[in-house]
Amino acid sequence: MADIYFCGSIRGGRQDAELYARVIKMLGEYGQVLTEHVGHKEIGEKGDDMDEREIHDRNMKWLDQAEFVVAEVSQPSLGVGYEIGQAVNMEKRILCLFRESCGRSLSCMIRGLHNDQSVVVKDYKEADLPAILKEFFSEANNGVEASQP
Ligand code: 6K6
Repeated sequence: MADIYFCGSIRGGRQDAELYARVIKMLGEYGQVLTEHVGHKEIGEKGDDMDEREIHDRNMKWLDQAEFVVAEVSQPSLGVGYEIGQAVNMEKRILCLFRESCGRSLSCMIRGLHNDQSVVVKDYKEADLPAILKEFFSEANNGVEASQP
């Protein structure tokens, strides 16, 4: 089963935490989500029993381990932007999801990553998510098959 790293705002603001939980649940069809806690409503702005360096280092290890990165980018977050940048450097397959109804404009530094191959940036409505995920993960699998001799 593939490892999936899900990114969503924590200290950037928790307004979308319930949405993250629903996305994480859908991702469960495609692999194991390493960062399930991002969707936990009770995660507050205070840290847990790990200090910030431990959280950073554990997350970077998970990011390295993951085959896929799915980021909900509607709520601006420094941590999510950093994770996406690191994932690009690690040459992960990345899906960035931007909710059309959120009333913001997505940073050019995220939207400009879209290449329709390794990085897909999608404007979406929640009802579209099952189809978007299905397409992203089936193209990813086709890519793996196509690269084999
Ligand atoms: C526990 C309770 C509240 O905060 C914590 C511990 N903090 C974090 N735990 C796990 N992942 C974190 C934490 N803070 C940031 N991240 C990572 O950065 C997650 O993978 C998110 O995708 C992203 C959120 O960054 P910010 O800048 O919005 O916090």
